[in-house]
Amino acid sequence: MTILHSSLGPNPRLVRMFMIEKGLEEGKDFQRVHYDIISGQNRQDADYVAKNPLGTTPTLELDDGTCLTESWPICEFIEEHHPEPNLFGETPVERAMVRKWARLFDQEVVVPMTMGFRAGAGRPMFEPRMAVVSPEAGAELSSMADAKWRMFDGFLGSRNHIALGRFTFADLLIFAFANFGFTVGWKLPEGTDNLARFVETHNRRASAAVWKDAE
Ligand SMILES: N[C@@H](CCC(=O)N[C@@H](CS)C(=O)NCC(=O)O)C(=O)O
Repeated sequence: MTILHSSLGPNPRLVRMFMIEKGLEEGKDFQRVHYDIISGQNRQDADYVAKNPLGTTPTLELDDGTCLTESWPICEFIEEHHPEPNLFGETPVERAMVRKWARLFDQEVVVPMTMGFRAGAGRPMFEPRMAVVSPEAGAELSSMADAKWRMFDGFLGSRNHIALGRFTFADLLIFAFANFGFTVGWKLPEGTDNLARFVETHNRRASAAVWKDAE
């Protein structure tokens, strides 16, 4: 059976949300193996590092032993095998739109937000395991990320779907990283009422439950 190697954090939870959106069930369609990333189990377990040399989560291990890493490509792989409901676009233009918004959000928000977190509140956990920028640079990255959250608030406007007129992977990505922020004490920047409404709306999805389990 397919195995999802998972943990706390936005990336495995993004994939878990995606699987729920696809109607895939833990225990029936895949097994989940949990790693304690706080203690660094993901980087110390030699069997896991053999599956994913970066030691990060998630990894999707297929029946033939192939290990897929990086949450976005894992979601695209799942979409190819489980096309319904469609979350990456039905046509080339739709797919380009979904990927455009996901790419923009990944680069403009996810990168500075996560780098800022690792250099700030996350420093004790991350400093021993990867290069982390100075606390000052981290604070700048966090405020750059907040500025980009505001930019996305403007892009969203009165809509609750960023890419198409329906829920897609791009929405899932935005929702996952807002929730990641909430789990580490971050708040939506002032004046992002559209994002607040977006989060509240998607919080009603069954897949949002992954943010409520303590793991
Ligand atoms: N680019 C990767 C990021 C993976 C990642 O950073 N995962 C985090 C959990 S959200 C992790 O493994 N953190 C613990 C560590 O780096 O030791 C993806 O898209 O999956």
